[in-house]
Amino acid sequence: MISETMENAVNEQINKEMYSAYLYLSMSSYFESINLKGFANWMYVQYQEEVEHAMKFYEHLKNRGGKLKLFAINEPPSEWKSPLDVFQATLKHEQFITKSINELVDIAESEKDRAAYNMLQWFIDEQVEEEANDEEIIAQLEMVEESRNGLLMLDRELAKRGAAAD
Ligand code: OFO
Repeated sequence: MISETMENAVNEQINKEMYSAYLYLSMSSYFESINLKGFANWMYVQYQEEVEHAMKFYEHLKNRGGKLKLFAINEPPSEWKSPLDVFQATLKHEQFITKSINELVDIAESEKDRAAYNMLQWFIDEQVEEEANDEEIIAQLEMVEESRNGLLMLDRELAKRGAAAD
């Protein structure tokens, strides 16, 4: 049985994951609007992954006898200055999510909740990967700077990201 503290924290995390999904769907649509279809694809896959993250937390809650509480999802921004601006915002958001996952780990440790601790290990690894992906794309965008050709090459690269093969 999950504790009330952990149940509340997991419910709040589900809201954060759903906000992440909203944010990345909005970013995907922004890229569509500036005709960068590969970037739009990358962000759409990211949106799908965030819904899966929320569902992983929900499964955990369900399996441990917890109750789901869905909170209102904040409205994400819909405009950015450039692709670089989008990925800088993405990295900042993922750093916030990493902090939030670490706080869940702190609760699991203080409550000796080994089941939650185990489940959270997957998210710790996932956050390392997500921040690294964002940092890599930021570095590439900084290299490309104002070059339309470079941007289109990167767009072709990001078009290859598939739902199963992140
Ligand atoms: Fe982007 O990893 Fe979940 O939120």
